[in-house]
Amino acid sequence: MSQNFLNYIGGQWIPARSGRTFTNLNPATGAALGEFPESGPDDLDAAVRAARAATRAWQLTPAPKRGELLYRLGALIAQKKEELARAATREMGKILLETRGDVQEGVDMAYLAAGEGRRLYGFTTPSEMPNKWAMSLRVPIGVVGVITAWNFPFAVPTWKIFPALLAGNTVVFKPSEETPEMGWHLAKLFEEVGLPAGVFNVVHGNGPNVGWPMVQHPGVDVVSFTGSNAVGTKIATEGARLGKRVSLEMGGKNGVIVMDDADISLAANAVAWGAFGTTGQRCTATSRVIVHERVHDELVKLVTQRAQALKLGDGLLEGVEMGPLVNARQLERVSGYMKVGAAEGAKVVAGGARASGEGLNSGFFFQPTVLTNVQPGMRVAQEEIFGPVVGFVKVKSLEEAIAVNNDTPFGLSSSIFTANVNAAFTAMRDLATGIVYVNHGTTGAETHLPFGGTRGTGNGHREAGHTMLDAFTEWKSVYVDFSGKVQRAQIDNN
Ligand code: UN1
Repeated sequence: MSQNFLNYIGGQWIPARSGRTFTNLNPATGAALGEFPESGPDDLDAAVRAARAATRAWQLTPAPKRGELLYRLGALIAQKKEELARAATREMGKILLETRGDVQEGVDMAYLAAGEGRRLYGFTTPSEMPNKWAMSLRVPIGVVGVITAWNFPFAVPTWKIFPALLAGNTVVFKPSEETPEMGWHLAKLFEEVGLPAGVFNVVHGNGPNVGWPMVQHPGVDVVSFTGSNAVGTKIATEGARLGKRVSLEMGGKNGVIVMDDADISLAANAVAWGAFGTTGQRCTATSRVIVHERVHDELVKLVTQRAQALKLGDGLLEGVEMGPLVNARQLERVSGYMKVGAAEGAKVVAGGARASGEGLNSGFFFQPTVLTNVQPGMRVAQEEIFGPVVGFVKVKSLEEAIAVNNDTPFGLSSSIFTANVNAAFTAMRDLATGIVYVNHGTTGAETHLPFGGTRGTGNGHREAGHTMLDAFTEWKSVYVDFSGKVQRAQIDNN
């Protein structure tokens, strides 16, 4: 049963001006889920105008009131969690257990951002002159453009949209065209809690026709992007040219280090979950295991067993443990890396091909895959595959393990399994990623800690956590002189 969905612009539900639509597909079954507006630059422009028109009144709404609205939104999301999770599984493919987590992360973010409404702290500090007061405060920037990926169709948009709104900005959101329904749901939820018209707008469509015009639009002050490194770099370049702020969250090539004193069964469970959970389509997914030679064979054996035991299928069905890849392009991409790995000398010990069989043939399923004989410089050890593929790199020492971990173009998440406190603290200090786990896999970041990474993963920003407002606010310093004189700081002080 296919439904027609619309853009949400200035509080109105409207089709693309061209009248064109695109079809949202279920990657597990190939079924059509709905028609969405295939918008263009004119639709985007209408949304930016609506957002601009709404900025003043929204900025003048007291921050605690903006926070209360987010609080009500969080409660509503919690109430509709199951319905939202089912919709997310239908259009994205990951299993219900995981889409429930995705939606819960949105609830967590709503409450976290809501609380910030009664803080939004600035600083007061003494002036260097007598009878003068000095302080600094955060101020909103204006209109924030949000472009997100499909793998966390609910959580990741909320990391951007909720702090941006709480700070007093208005938002234009382009959801991924792979998961448009979650963007539509978010607009519905905002409408239901009574967000003023124009404060939040959704424009559906693809990168070239909506995303790129958003980056270039003079009415958009900040672009917050989650997606590939190639697109992010292009946005950053254009943002620099236009003098606008760009916050980027891009890929990962996350490693789990397993030392010879580790709990190997725990490490194997964590690797299997990190590598095959979300079908490997997380920017935090475990894609390398950097393992001490003494425990290499045992760990490979355990992870292989877990990979081969996973039940694949439609994520809505009871008992299914791994869903499909999101589309044919991803299936092709992951399959392509099998050839790359083979040519480089990696060995497939589990999986390695498209999965077929009952319930799998109409979807984009790929077998959970374990590669061994992986050398640190191989493409399969350097490039983000974004599928259920994990490669084993054998090392002789902690020092070597850390060096291998750090030697990739990305720096999002890393992990060490060890029982040795000295090794754990050395790793905490030396693993050069934005997130480090000890005795825990590479996924599972919590919303109240900063999220982001070094090198090619980002451009220095962190989402969520106590850093959540940084990308969406400017600092304003205010001086109040009540001396009745012309006081010249620096000069009169001499
Ligand atoms: C992502 O893959 O883009 O830490 C986000 C995690 C999740 C978020 C992943 N909480 O794995």
